[in-house]
Amino acid sequence: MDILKSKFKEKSAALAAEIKTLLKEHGDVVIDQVTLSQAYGGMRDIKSMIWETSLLDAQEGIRFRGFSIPELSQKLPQGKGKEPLPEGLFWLMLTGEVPTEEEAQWLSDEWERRRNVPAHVFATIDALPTATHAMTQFVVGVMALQGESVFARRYEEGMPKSAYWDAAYEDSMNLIAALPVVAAYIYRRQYKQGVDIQADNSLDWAASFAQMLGVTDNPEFQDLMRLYMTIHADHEGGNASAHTTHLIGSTLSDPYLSFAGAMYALAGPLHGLANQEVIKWIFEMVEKIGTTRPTSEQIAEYVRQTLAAGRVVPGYGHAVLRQPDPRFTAQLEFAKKYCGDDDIVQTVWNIFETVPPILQSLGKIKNPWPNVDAHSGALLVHYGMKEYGFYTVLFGVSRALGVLAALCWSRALGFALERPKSLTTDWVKDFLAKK
Ligand code: NMX
Ligand code: MLT
Repeated sequence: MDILKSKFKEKSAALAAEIKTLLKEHGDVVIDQVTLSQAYGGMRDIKSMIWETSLLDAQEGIRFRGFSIPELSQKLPQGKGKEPLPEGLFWLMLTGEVPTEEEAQWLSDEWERRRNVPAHVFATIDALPTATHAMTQFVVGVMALQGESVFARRYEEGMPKSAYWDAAYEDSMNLIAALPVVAAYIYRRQYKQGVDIQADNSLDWAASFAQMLGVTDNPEFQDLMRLYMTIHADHEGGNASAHTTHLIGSTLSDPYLSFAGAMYALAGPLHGLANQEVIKWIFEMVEKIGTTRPTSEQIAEYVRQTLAAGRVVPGYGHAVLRQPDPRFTAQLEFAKKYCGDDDIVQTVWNIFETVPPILQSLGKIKNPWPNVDAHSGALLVHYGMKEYGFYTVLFGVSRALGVLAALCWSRALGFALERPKSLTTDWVKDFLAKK
């Protein structure tokens, strides 16, 4: 058994035993109540799911196993770069322990060893028109990989419940290893005349993804990908992509199917597609105003036009956060270091100054601050990746780390089929009449 799997086995067996006792002693404790507004309003804030890998605080933002993003930059191994390695974050989410440099290096090597994408996966993607949205191509690629599922094969062969975690681990590791190859293939196919780039085995997972994309030789872009893949990985369990993974996985659909479902959710403009919408919106603004450095007044006017047209300002607002997203801040710090005078970066910062007071003045928006998507595109554009139709795939490759680590935990802890109760409005009216 490999070193990560055996650590995960030990940790998850211990927690499973602890949860058993905890539920025996406290299973009837009430942890929340649900209002009618929550039932109609997207189930905001209802405590109804266990997700071990990260926890979101409305004011502070995300913590992965208790560590904030600035803390992760200090603690996680950085390999040959200057940003935390996503390998380190995956190890942390799966075991609750910060790995050593050697352990992170082991995981880089292990993902390289597992980086296997059968030829039919490329052929399946090739059957789609090149103009097909990159997220659709990505989901099709993941589904074409599903035939490799160890979980599905072992289930068919009669795998006992006690072995689910092992098969989920195998699939998660194999899928994470394969995703950068599939994603880079789609990018090169759609935007670079199909000229494919083979992986450089001397690089870590995120850096080799950057190299396969072939956007630039600038090593800063490899560091950007390390940072990007780390900060987008997980945002507790209630967001749409994580929750979808959890729901599908709870039916014992394998990790490939569960992750593909997550990507359908991530492809929505209120969720991950917002990263493409932000840059599209900025490009349109710059085009309309006729300058690459719009003033605050020009931005404010454009924001008012967006709102008057009944559209949302992409990259702003959040269902949980009530402060600027620390993932936005981490990208801002990266930009300050490397490209603070870039036109589009300056515009993103100017939008950051201009938008919150306008959104606040509407009186209905709970969070006027930027989220993760408000900054990511500007950095990609700076390094030459202007094809915003691909941006959500980058988010998706990163999100695999969190949702698949959490899925391994769900199978190891034996979580049940998810099946909440729904109501009709007639039921609600009857209930109110009887109150
Ligand atoms: N621009 C305009 N209106 C907004 C915005 C915004 N950025 N954010 C919220 N509102 C509106 C929202 O549509 C709702 O309007 P109405 O009552 O007319 O239906 C009202 O303000 C109250 O919404 P909230 O309770 O503040 O936000 P909610 O939790 O419902 O939605 C988002 C959260 C993220 C869906 C919302 O803020 C939004 O649409 N933001 C823009 C899209 C975006 O950036 N999404 C990415 C989120 C992060 N991610 O990567 O997933
Ligand atoms: C995410 O990263 O999933 C988004 O910020 C959305 C969320 O947390 O609801």
